[in-house]
Amino acid sequence: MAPSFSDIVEEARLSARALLDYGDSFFNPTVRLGVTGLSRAGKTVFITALIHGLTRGGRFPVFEPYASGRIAGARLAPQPDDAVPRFDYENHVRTLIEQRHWPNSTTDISELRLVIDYQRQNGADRTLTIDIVDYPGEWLLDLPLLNRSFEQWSAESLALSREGPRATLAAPWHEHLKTLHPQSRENEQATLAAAKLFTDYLRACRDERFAMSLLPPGRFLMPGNLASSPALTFAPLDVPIDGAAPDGSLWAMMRRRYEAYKDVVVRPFFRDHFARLDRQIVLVDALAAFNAGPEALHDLEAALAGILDCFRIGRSTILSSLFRPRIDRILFAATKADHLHHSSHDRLEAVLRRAVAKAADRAEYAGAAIDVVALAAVRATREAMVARGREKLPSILGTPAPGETANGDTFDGETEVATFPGDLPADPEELFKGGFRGLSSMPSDSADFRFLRFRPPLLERTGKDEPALPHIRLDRALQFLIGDRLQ
Ligand SMILES: Nc1nc2c(ncn2[C@@H]2O[C@H](COP(=O)(O)OP(=O)(O)O)[C@@H](O)[C@H]2O)c(=O)[nH]1
Ligand SMILES: [Mg+2]
Repeated sequence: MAPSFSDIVEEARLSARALLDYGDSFFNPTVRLGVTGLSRAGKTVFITALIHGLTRGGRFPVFEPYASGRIAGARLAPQPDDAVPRFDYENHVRTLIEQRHWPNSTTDISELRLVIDYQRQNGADRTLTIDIVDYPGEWLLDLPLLNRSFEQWSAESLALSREGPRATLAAPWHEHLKTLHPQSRENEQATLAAAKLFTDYLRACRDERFAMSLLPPGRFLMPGNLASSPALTFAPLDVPIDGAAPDGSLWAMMRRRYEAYKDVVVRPFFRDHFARLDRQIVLVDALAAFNAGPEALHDLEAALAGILDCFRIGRSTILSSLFRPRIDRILFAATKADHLHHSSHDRLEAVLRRAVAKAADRAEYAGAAIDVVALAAVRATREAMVARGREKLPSILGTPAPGETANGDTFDGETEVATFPGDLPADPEELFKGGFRGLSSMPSDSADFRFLRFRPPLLERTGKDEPALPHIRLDRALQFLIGDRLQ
């Protein structure tokens, strides 16, 4: 495809930006670390725990520069990008440690600068600046739209909406779609109705019972400050992929707005944020997908393929020669591993590894180095062997959040309960084939495991120091993401 005028302008902007960033990092080595994942995957908790650990003396035996004592200290510095909200670290830590609540969820991009003073392996003193950028995974999954026309996107969205559990959820939208004539005159009311029904369908797919991942356009579910603007008011139409929209038609109107979405939302995100990242961690709530069943897992795999596609964009497609994405390491992390006994952590990792490998095949991925980890940024549970009848079962102990869960269990928010989450299957394929019926099918004393939300851990204070937050494999994630930049 020949580059369009807007692609050329975009390319010029990108190279100007890259030059500026390069000048900065020449004098002041900087890593821009992207932290992404779908809503509730664990981004806020991950970043809070990471900063707390590095600035307040966490326990990170596998993070070599830290464990070997070469890191002299880490501190926060003013957030450098004027137009991006600052990550609200202080509030999140207070909520997590003092109130023992999880931080409020966020729906926008935010950023924070961390400065690490360290000693190189050859003894020289150095400083590494890390700009941590927290952005919704929903926005990342929009990038593939840059390579798709309105007609292609419509066809793909429609095909997907006819598969598996999506078909039922899409029924009201499909009914409305039948009443639309793409060739007829443009019609604001019909467009509004279509956009609303299409958004309702996306929202239903995201519900935890289905836990679908692949739901672009991302701003339909996370509109930010663009709610109800025309760029967010469109929907797929049943039109031929190579057809041409007649002037003044409904089709032309939808198409124009789809292009506006790319111009107003997707391209600026790509240019101002994504294209500037050096390292990326993608957080995945794989447990939610397991509990929703094999369809959710296949959907997750499709979303991972979409994400890997993003790292190719720019290498080959939209912005050809001048610009290369800088990301050279991507870590996929299954979060909330503290909901499983440690005997299942490797299995959780294996399932994600399998899903990422399949996705990489599908996206014909070749590029940045990829690794996979199962982690808990904040470990909310302990492990114990608990007697059940005459058996002793490996179980986890945690304090469920107060209130009533979806299946009617009530908790006071103070009492610890033991659960038996059961083991993940040794063979990841079983999960994809649907032989596994979810962790809830395991014996459980008090509660349906799927609906439990544990409170953050109670920390014991010794002396004046703020205690370290317990975690699972957060240090392994750090080692992969920035270990090599601290050699
Ligand atoms: N047990 C446990 N729960 C977590 C962890 N990380 C996140 N969560 C849960 O997942 C929810 C969403 O996390 P959050 O970081 O706000 O997700 P975000 O939307 O990606 O920023 C939190 O409110 C917690 O209930 C973790 O490490 N352990
Ligand atoms: Mg968040």
